[in-house]
Amino acid sequence: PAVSQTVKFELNQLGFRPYSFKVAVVSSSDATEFSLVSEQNNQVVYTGNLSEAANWDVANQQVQVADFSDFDQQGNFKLVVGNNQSDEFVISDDAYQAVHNAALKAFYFNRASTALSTEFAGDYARAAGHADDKVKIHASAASANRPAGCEISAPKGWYDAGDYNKYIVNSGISTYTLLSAYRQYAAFYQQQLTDIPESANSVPDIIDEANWNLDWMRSMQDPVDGGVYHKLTTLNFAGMVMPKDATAQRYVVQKTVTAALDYAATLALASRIYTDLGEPNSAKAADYIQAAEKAWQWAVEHPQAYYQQPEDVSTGAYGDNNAEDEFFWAAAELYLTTQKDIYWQYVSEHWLNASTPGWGNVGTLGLLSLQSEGKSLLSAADYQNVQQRLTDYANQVVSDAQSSAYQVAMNRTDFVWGSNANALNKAMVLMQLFASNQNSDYKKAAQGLLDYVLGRNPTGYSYVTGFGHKTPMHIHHRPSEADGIAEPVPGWLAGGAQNGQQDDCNYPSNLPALSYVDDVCSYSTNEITINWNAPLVFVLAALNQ
Ligand code: 9MR
Repeated sequence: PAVSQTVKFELNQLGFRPYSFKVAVVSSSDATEFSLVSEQNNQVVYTGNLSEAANWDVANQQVQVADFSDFDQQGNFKLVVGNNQSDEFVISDDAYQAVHNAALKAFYFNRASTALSTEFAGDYARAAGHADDKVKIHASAASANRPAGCEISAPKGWYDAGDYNKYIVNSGISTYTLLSAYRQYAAFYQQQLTDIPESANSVPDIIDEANWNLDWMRSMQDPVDGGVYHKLTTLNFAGMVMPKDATAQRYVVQKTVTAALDYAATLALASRIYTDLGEPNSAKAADYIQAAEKAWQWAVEHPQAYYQQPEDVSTGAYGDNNAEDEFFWAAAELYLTTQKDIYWQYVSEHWLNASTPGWGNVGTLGLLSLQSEGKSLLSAADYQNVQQRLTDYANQVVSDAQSSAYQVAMNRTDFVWGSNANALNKAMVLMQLFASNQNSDYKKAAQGLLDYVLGRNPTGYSYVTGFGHKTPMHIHHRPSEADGIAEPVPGWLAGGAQNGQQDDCNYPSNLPALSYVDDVCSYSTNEITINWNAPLVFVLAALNQ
């Protein structure tokens, strides 16, 4: 039947793999059917019925859903409703290969203390910045052995985001997520080459990349008392310049309980992975677990050492006055590495419910590690307990997806700074559980969340730079802004829609899922960060399986 109105199509702009769930959203309310046409010969290859129209409150949009999951041929296609056609999209085994590699490569582009050569960075080659070999101890971090103003060396690591500072709290979850992507999908990562300087060695690239940041994290611990500095930063944010031109003095600031525990958890996991990788990594594995236990001990002795931004510092805070989840995560990781009773005792007396992971909410990372590696170590009842907590959460995500007009598990409360990472962290939990229970509802909801960030959303953006028909061009990212190249550095996920509007930009809407602007001024919706890209890498690896 003829559909007179003009309809928009919103779908994953990178397409689908042949046997995946395939859903598109159509901005219509009274259409009845859709078809799929082949780009090659314009033949109709599939027809289906659209769902009943429903309204998505976070965008106040009336939409219908086209589900063509059971169409599994490869090729290039368009969706058709009435006289309207979607952009072309692909159904291919390789649909997510390039974007996966770019999302991982993005970490390389944000490496501190190194030049990026044309060989590995192409047009985005740049001079080195931030040697970080003469970093001052800030007054807030002074100790007898390291008084204020004395210098330490803490090079390498990744720039956190669009700014050039390095923050332990955010590095913890980001590095964990890459390491856990390797843990879950090791066979896949044996085959991925992302063309980084270490690609020729025998270690998978994702481990080499994580190692760049682990080397830095390791240098952020006071070797005498075991405390960990919260961040390495300039006093104020740099201007929109290239790394080499951002030369203000850098400081390590304050030892905090959250930094110590995120450090302990991440190094404990890294220790297990380096043990498994065998020689020549065993010295590193031993060093990491010793450093992790020392940081835990400091945290136990300073349980209320929360971050308080000093008066002369104005860069990112990553402040968090609740360390229960950090204690749980660190205890779980330390137990899995050492099997010491003290850590298990802590876990068993402080169970947490699963929730969407984020930099300030890391307890679920501990549950995920126990689920992944604890089967032979935990009693059947304890293991079941872990599984149940994660499953209860995952079932809620599935039900949220099923009741949303977009069939996307994004609730009003998910539209906060970095909303796109909420989508992907949910999908990460779903996909880890899917590996053990093969529940296709989990896979469908995870695919929907990936689709959301790659185009099935009310803004119509595929939020990953360089990937999709309509992608961010003006991310809040200093190198992308300052390098004189029109296209931003590729493979970065923008933070995404949310209506806090904590900057001075103009937004097209105040509705949570529409409050996004592709403008460099919008650090609250259009910045990029390592902790948002990491679950993108994980989920793309999971859905490449
Ligand atoms: O991702 C952080 C977000 O959850 C907070 O609401 C926001 C404001 O405190 O800060 C975000 O983190 C920023 C960090 O402080 C500095 N580097 C850029 C990060 C992303 O905007």
